[in-house]
Amino acid sequence: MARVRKVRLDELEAPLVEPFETSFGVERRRRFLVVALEDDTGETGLGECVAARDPLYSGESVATARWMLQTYLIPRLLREELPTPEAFFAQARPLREHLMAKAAVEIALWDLHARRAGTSVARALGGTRSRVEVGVSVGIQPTVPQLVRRVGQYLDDGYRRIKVKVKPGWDREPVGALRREYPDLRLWADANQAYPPSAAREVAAWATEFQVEQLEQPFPERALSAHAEIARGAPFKVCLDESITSAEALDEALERHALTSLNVKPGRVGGLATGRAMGRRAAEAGFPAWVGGMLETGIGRSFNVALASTPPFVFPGDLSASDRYYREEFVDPAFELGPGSTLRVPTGRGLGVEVVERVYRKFLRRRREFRRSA
Ligand code: OSB
Ligand code: MG
Repeated sequence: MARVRKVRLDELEAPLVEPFETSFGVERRRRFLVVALEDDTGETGLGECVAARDPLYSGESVATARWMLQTYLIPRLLREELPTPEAFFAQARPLREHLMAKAAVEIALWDLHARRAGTSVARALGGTRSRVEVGVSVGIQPTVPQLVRRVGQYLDDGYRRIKVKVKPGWDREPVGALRREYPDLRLWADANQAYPPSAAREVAAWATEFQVEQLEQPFPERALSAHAEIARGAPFKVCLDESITSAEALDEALERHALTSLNVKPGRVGGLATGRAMGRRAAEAGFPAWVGGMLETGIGRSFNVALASTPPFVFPGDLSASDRYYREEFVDPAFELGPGSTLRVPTGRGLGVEVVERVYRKFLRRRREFRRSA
């Protein structure tokens, strides 16, 4: 009978290459948890938790994820037989919410099971692509010319799709400037819920005028009717991110016509199995799904890239090269931008890349170990 014999809960903090500003705040350093499992054969599995230091993007934080993991999720893993990722998620269902904490374990279980089977997570998920198309998510910049310059650099790097963060007061001007400077740019805008539904007309006006291909989460997470209204007849896609917290939430949003595109972040929705199911539902409904990101290190990103290699994910993901996020990458090989604005899908066992111990140790702040009692 296979079991998890040891769980390590690490807390790390690493500076971002540049500050990442959104409608909800600025992140200069990223503080995050990593769950490391070890089974009774010594095989391991890693999962990066996407909860941020502060509960600004979602209600979860490093502290709530730590509490959930140490109090409920890790003790259960150490008591029972090794679950599949799906079984783990189903068993954890009575414990409400805390999807980021659950996802960290679910993802580590994908890694562990793929390693045990001698295969990659991409293959285990049913991935069919060897490279995935990607773009960059560009934070709010101090000035419009700085944004235009920053985007120009990313285009020079080879990125072919740019998502800009917008908010009231930082929208028509920066988006218009980008469109004038780069007439053919594939341009997306993400508001992270910053607009009241009453701003719909104004938001639709600049998104239309400047040929924004996709507008992400303009309104608050519960405002499905506002999203449905702006989507009706719009020349741009309306993408939901924060609103979609489960496969059931996605079904309801689809029924209410609240989206025409879907951002799937496995680390936010409870894991890769849920993320894959959501991608399939979006595809069945005839809408593009794509894999988002939460500024993960190469550890978390390798799983995101694996998910993006499966068929439903047809739009380019928020999955940039390592050097867009951290000066020193946590994995080897680092993710590099390749031809056609793509990243290579790792093919090695499990997550498919090696953790760089030196970098990992350098940014490690705290470690706790939990063992199965004999
Ligand atoms: O809304 O997509 C978002 C990062 C942190 C929190 C929320 C979001 C983002 C991003 C970054 O847009 C995407 C990436 O990791 O490149
Ligand atoms: Mg978003």
